[in-house]
Amino acid sequence: GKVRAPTHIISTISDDRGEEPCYAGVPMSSIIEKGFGVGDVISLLWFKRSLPRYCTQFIEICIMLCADHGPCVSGAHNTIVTARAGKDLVSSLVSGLLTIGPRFGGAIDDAARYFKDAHDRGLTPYEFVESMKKKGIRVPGIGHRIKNRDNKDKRVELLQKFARTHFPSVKYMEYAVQVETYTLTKANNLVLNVDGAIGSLFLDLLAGSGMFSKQEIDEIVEIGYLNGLFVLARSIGLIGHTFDQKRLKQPLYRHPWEDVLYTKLVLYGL
Ligand code: Q5B
Repeated sequence: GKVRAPTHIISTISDDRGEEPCYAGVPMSSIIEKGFGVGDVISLLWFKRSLPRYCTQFIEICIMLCADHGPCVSGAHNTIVTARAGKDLVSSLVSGLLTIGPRFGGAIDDAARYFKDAHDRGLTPYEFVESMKKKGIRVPGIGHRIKNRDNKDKRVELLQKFARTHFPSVKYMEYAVQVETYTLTKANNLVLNVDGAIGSLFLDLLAGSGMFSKQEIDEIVEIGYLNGLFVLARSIGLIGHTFDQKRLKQPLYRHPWEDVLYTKLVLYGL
């Protein structure tokens, strides 16, 4: 009989061997004929299924709202400095992407993990926030450098409005809002930020759409798919910042001396 050589790679999301490439079994021509958008392509390639329209629309809204947040944020700053050092598009892009992490843009997965755990265990916002404080962990998805109680993040409001209108349930988001109500009693800038809004609302999407089993939801949260939304979205802005600097023919960046606090290193005993 036939002997099958063992394969070195297993792949389950796409196939380019036939007449046309398929994403999760859906041929490219169907994707175009059905008028699918980026949200549908993400559904197929990340979640391996076609999600209802309100879910793909939500994904697209996340991408649009997180595409850029000005030149002063960590990612854009790195990209601008790198582009001005004469580096190419990919180098400038990845230099910005590398700043995405627990403080900047990459708190979505941890926000989903902690909000889910606290909500499902029935912790009150007080119990949750205080237990995090005892562990010395900042609540992911809470806090912002320039947003505060009187200057709320419009992106968060837009995401919440969409979900309240279209999602069957927003229990995790409501829990995150209760957490925000409590953290705002501690400091004015401890608002629910864009990472926390996306993290909690994606939990609502996963739990309320009926498209995922409990086991699948746990796996998605454990692996951490959701920072991918910010990485993908912000790449759009970082590419824009690279082109902007090149177009403006900006010179090499050097940080001004007067903006550095130079202190003497004291070597005791010498
Ligand atoms: N404190 C975001 O901090 C920031 C606390 C907290 C408990 C918290 C901080 C934080 C969690 C991570 C997170 C996503 C670093 C943010 C984003 C995308 C963006 C960015 C943009 C875009 C800001 C002052 C006091 C200290 C802290 C306490 C602060 N956060 N306590 N839980 N979560 N959040 N990141 O203002 O007693 O004085 O020691 O890590 O969700 O990245 O636009 O810029 O689109 O690009 O620098 O929107 O909140 O405050 O570090 O001086 O702390 O507040 O323990 O207390 P800040 P700090 P104490 S969205």
